[in-house]
Amino acid sequence: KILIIGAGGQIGVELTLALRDIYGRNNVIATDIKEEHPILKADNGPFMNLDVMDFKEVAKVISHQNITQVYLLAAILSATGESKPIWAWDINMQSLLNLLEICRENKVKKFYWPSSIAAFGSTTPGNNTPQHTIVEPTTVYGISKYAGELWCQYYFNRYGLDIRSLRYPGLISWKSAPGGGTTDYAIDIYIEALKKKHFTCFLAEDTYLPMMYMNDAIRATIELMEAPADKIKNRMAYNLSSMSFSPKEVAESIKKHIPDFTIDYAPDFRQQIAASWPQSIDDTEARTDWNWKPEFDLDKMTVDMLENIKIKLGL
Ligand code: VAH
Repeated sequence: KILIIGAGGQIGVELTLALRDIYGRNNVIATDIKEEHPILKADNGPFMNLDVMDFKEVAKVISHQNITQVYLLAAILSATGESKPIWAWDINMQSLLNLLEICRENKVKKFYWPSSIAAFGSTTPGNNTPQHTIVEPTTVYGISKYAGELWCQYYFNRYGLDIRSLRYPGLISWKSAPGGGTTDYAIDIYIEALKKKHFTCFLAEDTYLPMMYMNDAIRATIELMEAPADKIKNRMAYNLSSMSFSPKEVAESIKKHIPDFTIDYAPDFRQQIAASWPQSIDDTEARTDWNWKPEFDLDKMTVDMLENIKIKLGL
């Protein structure tokens, strides 16, 4: 059985549905600290409230439900993390350490934990950032992601726990709302374009960031987890890439469908976070080791986002 922790989040909702399609609804237990997300409620699969910080409770669930795979998606993202650093560090790290120990003790077969391009900092070469390079994160979120990657590698080397991880770019989706990310402007822009034909962006117009449509991110996660263990050469986190774009370019892509859409820019504290991240990522190792290949570019994503948000908003 598979356990999803943080199943109500931006990635969690979609990963839960995708895994249920593959493994069967009743074999994928969704858990979250909040009440069940409406999309999961509608899916009618197994759900439990679970606080990832409650070591005893998590251990009980994993042993009693004979869990063989765990996806730990609970985390405090970059922008929110900067508002309460020690709280964010504590949640991001203690949740991971709890799960590493519990998975080790219960001989869980596979463990997934997401990292992020936020692990990189302003001293990292920003163009086509290589898999192995200078990594000096300057946000709490980024520090916790890089530290977490090192812990994952330690549990693989020391205990043989089959841990896999990806450095996701900014993820764009419409099903489940994001929570406190610096890249989330790229979700809001589509919603505002449909609702008001105008958007005020909290990043400057030429802020290039590595981005990915959620469909690609979910497929990458599953393809990574299903690859034979001997193909996984990297037991920290794989660089993962599909495209890079700026707010200006998203606006241009939207204008192809909503010609009178207008945008203005009011950069806030999140500009400094975005400026510390790479502009583009080299994911050659993911392509070589487990045949990664993205499918969505900006214009294809724009069509899918506008279409689905229109339906969701009943427009
Ligand atoms: C964030 N969406 O903005 C996340 C992601 C690369 C960005 O890690 O914090």
